[in-house]
Amino acid sequence: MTNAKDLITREDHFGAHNYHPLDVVLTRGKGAWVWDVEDNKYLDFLAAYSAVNQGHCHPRILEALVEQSRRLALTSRAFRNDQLGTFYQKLCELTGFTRTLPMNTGAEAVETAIKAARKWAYKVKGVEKDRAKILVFENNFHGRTTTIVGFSSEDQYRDGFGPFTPGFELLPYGDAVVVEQALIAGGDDVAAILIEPIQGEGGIIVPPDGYLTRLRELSTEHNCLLIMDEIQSGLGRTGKLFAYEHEGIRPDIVIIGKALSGGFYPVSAILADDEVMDVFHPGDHGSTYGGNPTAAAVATAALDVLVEENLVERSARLGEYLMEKLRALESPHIREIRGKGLWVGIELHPKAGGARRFCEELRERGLLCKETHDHVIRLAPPLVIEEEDLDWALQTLGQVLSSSPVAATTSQPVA
Ligand code: IF1
Repeated sequence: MTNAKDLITREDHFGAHNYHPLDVVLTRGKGAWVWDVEDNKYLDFLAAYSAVNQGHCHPRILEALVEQSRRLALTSRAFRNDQLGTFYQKLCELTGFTRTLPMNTGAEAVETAIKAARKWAYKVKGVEKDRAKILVFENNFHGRTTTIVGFSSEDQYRDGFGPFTPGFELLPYGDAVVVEQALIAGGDDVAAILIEPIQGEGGIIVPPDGYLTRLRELSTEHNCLLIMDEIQSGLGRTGKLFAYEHEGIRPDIVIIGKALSGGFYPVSAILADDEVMDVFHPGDHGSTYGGNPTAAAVATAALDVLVEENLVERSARLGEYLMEKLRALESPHIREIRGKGLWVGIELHPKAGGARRFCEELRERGLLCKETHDHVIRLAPPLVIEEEDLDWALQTLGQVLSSSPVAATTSQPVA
């Protein structure tokens, strides 16, 4: 059997170096746990950036994947298939929107939302051709296409990839007055506001109470669309089906992905009502794999698991417990703890030396976390995590955060 070192060497030799992963070589996953090639066990506190809310290798979603792809995997949208309508109906009835448009990756769904907003601006709002503007926010993360990184505030995501798509205005996140000023200044040309209800990669940034409500009011007042990117925050992660529900608002377009397929297959979509979705006519937009029968069957099963295992309620309940225990930690390193549901960012003081080294220490102890933006440890376990495992994670976090990182005691949890 090839060992971790050999596999890492092979990966680094033949692959582009567009990531700097922790050197843990995973080979098996079940529920909230994963195992590496040396049979070390880890509690997964990243959940593939919230794509594995239902837990690794959920048997019910696996069965849907195997059963469907054994029968009919892909037809292209030149023909219909017997899975798509059922998936559409389940998704629309669960979310309360009248229509959906399926894609594959999150970035493709974000691009679809941008195209929908622009076309709505020209065909419905009456914006002059090629003048549509979309308001976006500093520290956003909406994917890696050239158009999307063009409105990123992160230099590294943009460096070397220009020229970029025009028509985006970058504003500070969390300040509704600035948004109102931008709408007044460019009101007739503004097609939409595109925002994450909580910024994930930005460091689990929760906006001030009432901010999203104000954006909803301003969008209505200035006749532009409010688009929520719920690719990471959605499908139970924050203790609601969607994070925007914490403020009781209803966006015009919702973008989903990741946990929509429970980590088995790239499935994303946008949700909207007829006034927006009807801007698309046959041939306007599409994708080879978008809405394929395997994607539809897998996503249908993933939504069934989310609902039937009460994962949204579980995220709310366990998230409250997690936040309460984290806030009780005594640690010289913690500057702020923020989040909602089972989605938490622990911001460290700059003098703590960076979140990466704490993540390395946590990995040594069997807890897999991922830092974001240097000083934040992101916590996002699968929503199926058992209470006793959450307690073990809290104990481990307490050990690592209560002192400066010391030589690891490989105290792997009892199997
Ligand atoms: C990577 C980050 C997270 C997303 C939101 C759209 C997308 C994402 C809110 C695009 C994707 C992924 C991308 C992945 C790592 C991860 C990530 F670190 F990159 F920023 F989660 F925070 N909107 N996020 O979070 O969806 O096209 O990837 O399916 O690029 O390494 P995608």
